[in-house]
Amino acid sequence: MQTITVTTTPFMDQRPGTSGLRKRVTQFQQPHYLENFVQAIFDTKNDLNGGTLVVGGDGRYYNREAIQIIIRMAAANGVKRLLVGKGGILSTPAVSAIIRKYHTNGGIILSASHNPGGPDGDFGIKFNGDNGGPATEQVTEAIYARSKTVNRYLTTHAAAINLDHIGHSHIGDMAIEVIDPVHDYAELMQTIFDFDAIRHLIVDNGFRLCFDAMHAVTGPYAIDILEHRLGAPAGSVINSTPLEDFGGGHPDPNLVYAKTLVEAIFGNNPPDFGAASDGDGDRNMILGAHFFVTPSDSLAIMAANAHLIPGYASGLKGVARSMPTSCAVDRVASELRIPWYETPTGWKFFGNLLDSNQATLCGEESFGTSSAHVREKDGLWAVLFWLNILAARRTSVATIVKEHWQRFGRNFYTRHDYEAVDATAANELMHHVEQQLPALIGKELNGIMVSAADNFSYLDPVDKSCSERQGLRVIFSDGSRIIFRLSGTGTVGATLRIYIEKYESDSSRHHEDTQQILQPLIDTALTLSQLRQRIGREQPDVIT
Ligand code: VG1
Ligand code: CO
Repeated sequence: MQTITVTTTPFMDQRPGTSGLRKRVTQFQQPHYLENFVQAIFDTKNDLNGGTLVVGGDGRYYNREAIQIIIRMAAANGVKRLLVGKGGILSTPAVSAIIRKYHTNGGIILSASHNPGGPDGDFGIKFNGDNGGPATEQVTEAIYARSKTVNRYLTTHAAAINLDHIGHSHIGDMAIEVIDPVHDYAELMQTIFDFDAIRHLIVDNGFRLCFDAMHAVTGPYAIDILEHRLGAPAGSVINSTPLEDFGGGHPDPNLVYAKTLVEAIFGNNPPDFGAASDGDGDRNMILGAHFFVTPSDSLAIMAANAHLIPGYASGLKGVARSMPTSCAVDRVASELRIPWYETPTGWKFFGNLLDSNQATLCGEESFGTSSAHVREKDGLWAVLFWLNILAARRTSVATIVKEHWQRFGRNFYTRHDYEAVDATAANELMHHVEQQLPALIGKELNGIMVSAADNFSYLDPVDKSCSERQGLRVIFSDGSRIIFRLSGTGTVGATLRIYIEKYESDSSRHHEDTQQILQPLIDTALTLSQLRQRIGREQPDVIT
C-alpha cells in the first residue's frame, strides 16, 4: 500500500458543537473538508495507529462516500482493524456497544442526528473514545485545535470497499470487517430486559405497539428486535427503511415531526404504546394511547421502576440529568436514597459518572435517556425499558405516569424553541438576560421570589474539569425554573431554547394543561429577554 500525503489548508470553522461537527452537506463536500477533520482525529488520537476503529452512520446522504474516504485514510494512518456496519449503517448506541464489546480504540459516527438530511440537508461527524462515549471536552478541543493547523492528510489509492456484503477484506495491513449492524446491539438488549415477559405481553395479550423509525437508522434494529425477537406483528414498525433524505422528513421524534405516529396514537382505536427514534437512533419519544410522556418524566419513571427490569434489579448507583432537564428524577433519587447529578447539556458530560460507576441512569429533556450499558443515549433501549415496565405492571402508560405524579408530585415542563434566529440578535438577547441575573436574586417576579440566578457552570466530580457558561438559569423559591440556552447542534443561524418548569404537589391539579400552568413563567421569560422585540418572533417554532 502506498501512502499518499495530500497538502491541505485548514478550515477555521471545525469546532464541534454539543454532539460533533455538524454542517450542511455542501460544506462537507468541499474538497478536503471532511479529510481535514478526520486527519485531526488521527493526529489527536495516536492510539488509533496500530489500533481498531469502528465506523458507521445513520445512512443519510453522503454517508457512503464519507465512509470510503475514512476507510482509505484509516489505512494510511496505520489503523490495523476497521469494523464497519453493513450498508454503512450503525446507530449511535450500536457504535457505543460495539466499541465496548470488541475493546476498540474508538469509533467515528457519521450523523447529524435529528437534523434533516439529503443533498441540501445536514451532515455530521463525531468521534467516540474507547469507553464508547462521545469524546470529552478536552479531546474535542484538541481535535478542534489540530483542525486549525492541519496542513496535510494521509490517504491511499484503493478500490471502494463493498459495504453491502458482510465479510472481510483489507487495504494494505488494515483488515476491514463489514459487520451486521444489528446483531451485537440486539444481543446486548437481550441481556438487560426480560424478552420473554415482553413477548408474552405482545403475543398472548394482544398488546399493540407502533414504532416510528422515521426512515432513519433504527428501522433495521426495530424490525429485528420488536417484530422478530419480541413477536410484534409485521407493520408494527413504520417508516422502517433508512433513506438518504429520511423521506423528506425531519428525523426528530417529537409531537410535531413524528406525525404519522402521533395521528395513530391520538386517533380512534389507538395502539397501547407508541414510540419513535431520531436520525441516529439515540433519542426516544414514548407515547401511550392518547398520551404523551414528557422525556423528563420518562427518566424519573424509569428510575422509579428500574427494580422491575432484570438488568437493574440490583439497584441504581445514582442518576444524572442535564441541567435543563426537569427535576422530576431528583425526587425519585431522594426517595431511593441515591445521589443525583446535574450536568451540562450533551451526552459527553455523563461519561465520567458512568465510567466511575457513580450513575447508572442518565437523561436529557431532549428525548434522550440511557444507562451504563453503553456510553451514548439509546432510543430503542428506552423503548424496551418501557415495554418491560408495561409487561411487569400490566397497566397503561397513562396510568403509570399518573400514579407516578401522585406519588412524587408533577414537574410541569415545557421547552420552547426559536429556530434559525439571527445569531447576533440571539447572542445579544442572551447577554441582555445575563446582565440582569445578579440583580434578580432576592427579588420577586410575578409574586415568587428568585432564589438563584446564574450562568450554569459544572465541575466534573471525577476529573475536576470545569465547563462554564452552560445556560442561564433563573430559579425561584418554589423550585420553578426558567432557563435560556443557545443550541449547539444547529447549522443555520442560532436556535434559542427556553426551558420552563414548575413543581405541583397537589394531585387535583395534575391533569391541567401544561402550557396554561406555565403561562405566567413563560410571560416572565418573554419579558426578561425582550424576546419579541429582539428577535421579532411571536411564537416558538417547536413546543415540546
Ligand atoms: C441537542 C439537545 C441535547 C442533545 C444534543 C444531541 O443539543 O438539546 O440535549 O444532547 O442535541 O442530541 P442542543 O445544543 O441543540 O440543545 V443528538 O440526538 O443530536 O445526538
Ligand atoms: Co441523535
